[in-house]
Amino acid sequence: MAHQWQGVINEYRDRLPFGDDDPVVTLREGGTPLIHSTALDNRTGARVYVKVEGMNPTGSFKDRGMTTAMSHVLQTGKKIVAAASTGNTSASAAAYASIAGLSSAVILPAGKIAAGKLAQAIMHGATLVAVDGNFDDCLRIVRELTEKYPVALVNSVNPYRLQGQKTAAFEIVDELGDAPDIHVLPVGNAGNISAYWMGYNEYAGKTTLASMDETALHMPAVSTKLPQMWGIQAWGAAPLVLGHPVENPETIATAIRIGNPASWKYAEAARDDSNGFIDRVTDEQILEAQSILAAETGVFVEPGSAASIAGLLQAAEHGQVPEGATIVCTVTGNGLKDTATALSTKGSLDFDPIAPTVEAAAKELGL
Ligand code: AN7
Repeated sequence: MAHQWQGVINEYRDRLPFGDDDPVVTLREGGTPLIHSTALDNRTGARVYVKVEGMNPTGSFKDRGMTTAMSHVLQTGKKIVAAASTGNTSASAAAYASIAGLSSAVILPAGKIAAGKLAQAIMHGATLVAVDGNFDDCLRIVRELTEKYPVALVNSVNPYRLQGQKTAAFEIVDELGDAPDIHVLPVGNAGNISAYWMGYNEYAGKTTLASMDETALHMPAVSTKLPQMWGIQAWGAAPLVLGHPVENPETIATAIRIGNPASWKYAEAARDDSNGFIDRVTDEQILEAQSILAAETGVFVEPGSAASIAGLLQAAEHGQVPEGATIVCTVTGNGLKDTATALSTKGSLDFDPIAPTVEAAAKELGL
């Protein structure tokens, strides 16, 4: 019988801070496709894979960290979880709280959440609070809130989040047989780049700043090398590129519209210790990369995710992509979450209907 994927805690429990009898809150997240893109090979001269995290239960990579964070909350006895979010964290927190039997509160920047993500948070039963401010304001509020009230914080400053998210690196090594040469991913609050770097290191028998314990040092190494980590920010929300917080971050990629990333130090360490870099791309580059990936590789991602593809294409233009290198780009969220932004550059959607005959359809298609 074919193996049915059991979710990231059950698949990787020996490398996560959970014992055999600990309760697990899961929607069977992880086990996402790693897809080879011939089109991106041709555009870059490398061998390029995309890790399609939009295939997770709520349509983004956040589910990997939410299974671990929410499972740990059950051990604390707290009944309410809270998160600040640019959208995906709120959708994931609300879904995992619902199956865990917990209440969820999500603190969101008013008017800056993609409609699909808002619909998810509402449908999964979260209590929504819209703030007249940006994500960084929301995170500050939720941090204070969870210090003062018996509410569990499930943003990525909760170390259990990065524990779950590191499993994406494990899956990539398990599938490729070793770590890639380069790993490219979008950077917002900088949790994911820190988690991947931790995952790659722990599979190589090493630990990082973000590691929770020394388990990795006692486990057999699975990989023989570490990738360079390439982080990509949006032009108007690029604090890690500029080297200082951005007070009013702006980008159409609302998922990564963040000016003061919580995991700043971890992300810098991932960049420096891997000999990688963090660069930025414009909104135009993001939308173009989103179109290219959808039209040439069959993967529809949200704008924030397309930043990784845009960053790779920019690096290729700058001559930074080594010939034949194995490169993995994480595409973090599903394109269906934000169809309005995707279609904003595609012209009018008002079609002129034809007569209901095959002849008229054939004529329209030029057949
Ligand atoms: C699709 O949901 O911060 O650098 O509150 O939704 O780990 O923050 C989302 C971030 C990339 C950036 N791609 O990851 C939130 C939130 C997508 C995202 C990122 C996010 P981090």
